[in-house]
Parts: sequence; C-alpha cells; structure tokens
Amino acid sequence: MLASGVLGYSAESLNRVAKAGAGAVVTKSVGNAPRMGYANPTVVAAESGLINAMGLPNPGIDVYSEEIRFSKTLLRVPLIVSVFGYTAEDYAAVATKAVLAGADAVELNVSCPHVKQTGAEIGQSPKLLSEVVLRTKDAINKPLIVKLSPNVADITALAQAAVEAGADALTAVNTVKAMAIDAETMLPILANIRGGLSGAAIKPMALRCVYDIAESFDVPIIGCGGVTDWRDAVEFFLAGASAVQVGTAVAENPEVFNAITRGVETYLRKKKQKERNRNCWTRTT
Ligand code: RRO
Repeated sequence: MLASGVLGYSAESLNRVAKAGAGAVVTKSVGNAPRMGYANPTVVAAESGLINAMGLPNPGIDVYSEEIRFSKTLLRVPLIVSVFGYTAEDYAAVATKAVLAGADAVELNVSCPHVKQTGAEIGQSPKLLSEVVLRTKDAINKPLIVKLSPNVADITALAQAAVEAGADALTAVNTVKAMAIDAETMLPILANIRGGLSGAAIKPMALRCVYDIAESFDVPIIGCGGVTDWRDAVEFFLAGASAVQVGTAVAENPEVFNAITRGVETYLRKKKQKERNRNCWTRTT
C-alpha cells in the first residue's frame, strides 16, 4: 500500500501509484477544516531517511470529498482515507464524510509526532485513543485502521486500547520524533524545529513494534517504516504484518511497488520449492 503523506493529495497521483502496483492507497491526512501547514523548510534529508514537519496541510474534508469522489472514478484498488481531528467527535465527523464520499476504509492518524492537540497527543493516551476509536467505529460502516505512534514506551498498551475499542487493523508505525541541525548556520533546519524521521533509518524500530504487537494480539497489522525493497516487506511479514505500506521509498521512486511485489512473489516461490524438495528428500530417505 501507499503510506499516508506521500503523493496522497490528488486523484491523479493516487492513481499513478496504483498503476505502479500498489494494492491500496492511503491519502494524506485530512481534517475538518483547512490547514496551511508549517512554513518551509518542511523536509530535510537525514542519514538513510527523511525528516518532515509538514504540519498537516490539507484543504479540509468538505473540499477533499470532491477529490475522494474523483479518485473513486479512477482507482481500481481500495482507497483508504487518513483522517485526523482534535476531539473524538471531530475524528468521527471527518471519517463519516470520507466514507460518504466513497472511502473504502479509514485510517485514523493518531500519531503525527509534531502537531499539537492531535496526532500523537491522542495516540499516546490509551484513554483518549479508545474514545476516538469507539466514536469513529460507531459512525462508519467501513474498516477502521488505526495508525500508531512509535514514540511511546510500550506500543502494546496503545494497540490494546485500539483493538478493544473496535479497530479492525493497526498500522505500525508513524514517524519517529527527530530534528536536524546545520553546523554552519548553527540553527535547526526545519522551520518547526522538530519533525518525524521516516525511511530505512527507522526500519529496525518499526519491525520491533510490529513484532511486539503481533506477539500480544490477534489483529491484522500493516507494517510501515523503511520498506524500500521486497526483502524489507518479507521481514515485516515475518515479524507478523499482513501487509506493508511504503512511503519514503515512493518519494524517490513512485514505481517501487511492482519491484516489491515481484520480489516477494519470487521469494515465496523459491521458499515453496525448497520446502517441496525437503519433503521429497524426507520421503525417500
Ligand atoms: O503532516 C505532517 O507533518 C505529518 C503527519 Br500528519 C504525520 O502523521 N506524520 C508525519 O511525519 N508528518
């Protein structure tokens, strides 16, 4: 799947990604009212990844509903709308409008690491998270996915709150709190100072989060964080994920999906052949 935040605004870019082989696409997060987002610079390259602080720029669900409707006329894969809010009612209201416009599923962004009063401020509290999930689940008749924050001491406590409140699946994980400083200017690089780190740099941490959740709960998990090639995807499956999302790698190469799916297929075929050979050997000896 395409992860939220990359190429996720327009119907055309979502469709481009779908045509490149994504099995589903997730939009950039949308809220009740328009938000400008932060001033530039909003993205900076880090060692093996990117640090972003976009600040949830979006046109608001009323305007974005048109894009959802248009996307549905183009897409041949499920459209998952990422929603955020400042209260449980807010989340439920945006999700309701997204589903009315044609969303096949909703992903709750309760994990944006650097916008106040939403995102991780909700997703770090089992009580607030539970309220948001309960309200939203009650309001929509489509699958509800909850995207969790890695910026917590114990991700399983948040996973438990989400699952018990009715989440159909969990995405693990959003970006890791980070910052970049320029030695020459002696200043932070991002206008917002703090941002979220994504890409290969966070893969081992994301894998551990998926493993922690899979060990504790029987819930579909979508692995997210540093998936760049088929081997990364396989590692997430082995950790317990049922699907993976790709974000940062898409920014570099929007065609990455076919390479990943073909690689996973070949891997599975080779593993199956090895298994057959082993069984054959055991029978004949
Ligand atoms: O818009 C952002 O700055 C942003 C969001 Br909503 C998010 O969920 N994660 C992230 O790293 N950046």
